[in-house]
Amino acid sequence: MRFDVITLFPELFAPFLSIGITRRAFESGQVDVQCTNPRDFATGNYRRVDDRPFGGGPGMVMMAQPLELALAHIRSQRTDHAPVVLFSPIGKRLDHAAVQRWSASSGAVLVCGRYEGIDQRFIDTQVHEQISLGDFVLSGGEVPAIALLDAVARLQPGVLSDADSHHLDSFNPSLDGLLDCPHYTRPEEWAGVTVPDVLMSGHHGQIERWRRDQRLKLTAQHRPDLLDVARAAGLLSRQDEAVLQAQG
Ligand code: 9WO
Repeated sequence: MRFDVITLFPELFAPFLSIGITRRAFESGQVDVQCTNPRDFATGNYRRVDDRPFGGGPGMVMMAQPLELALAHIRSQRTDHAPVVLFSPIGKRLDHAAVQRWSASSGAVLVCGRYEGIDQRFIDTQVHEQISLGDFVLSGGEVPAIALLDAVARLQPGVLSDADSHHLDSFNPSLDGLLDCPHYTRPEEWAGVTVPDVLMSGHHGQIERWRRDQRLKLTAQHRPDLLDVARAAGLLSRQDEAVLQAQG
């Protein structure tokens, strides 16, 4: 798949593409990421990509024309009709199901805004979809773009270890069903706190039940909305319900 990124700061992307478990996916081109800088398509001595907002007010607005030329350049390199995505709090919240869809797609053109925003005419005529990471404002769309690329890359075949690859299964409730259980590693006692006995017991059946109980309790406590979804999807057993009942 190929993701084109329209950004005034392409140098932000290289470090993320060259580290960690996702590096191989990016470096092999399994997830091909190409950055295009609208400044390269700006005209005039000053190569301006922003201007003052009509109607007045603070800050600057990204001009439509350099963005449109950057997009046309990308379209000339792609043979598909890849959707154009803008990262903005207006958009639909990104979740695991959407990441799974993107990870099985042929890619997209990711537009990263800067300044106060983008000329609305570019959004109205060129953007197919807006994606939000949450109800907060950043200084640019680059961090959300990197978040999406990271989430998509780790779902590519061969990126996760065998032990973790159940995350690839869209029916596995590991993320969209319940929250993850707590993890512990050496030493057995740290800062006066010991690891739960069951994890040291070697009883794999008991360990699995304890982890399931922890996930149920954590989800009930922190994300009761996810618990309702899991229940409606038929992902909770009678034993799960009994554990939740006992907990109150
Ligand atoms: C900012 C904004 C704030 C309130 C309502 C709508 C909004 N749209 C944008 C916007 O598109 N801003 C551009 C991208 C330019 C300024 C920096 N940008 C941005 C994207 N800030 N915050 C985001 C963002 C993207 C996804 N999820 C959370 C925040």
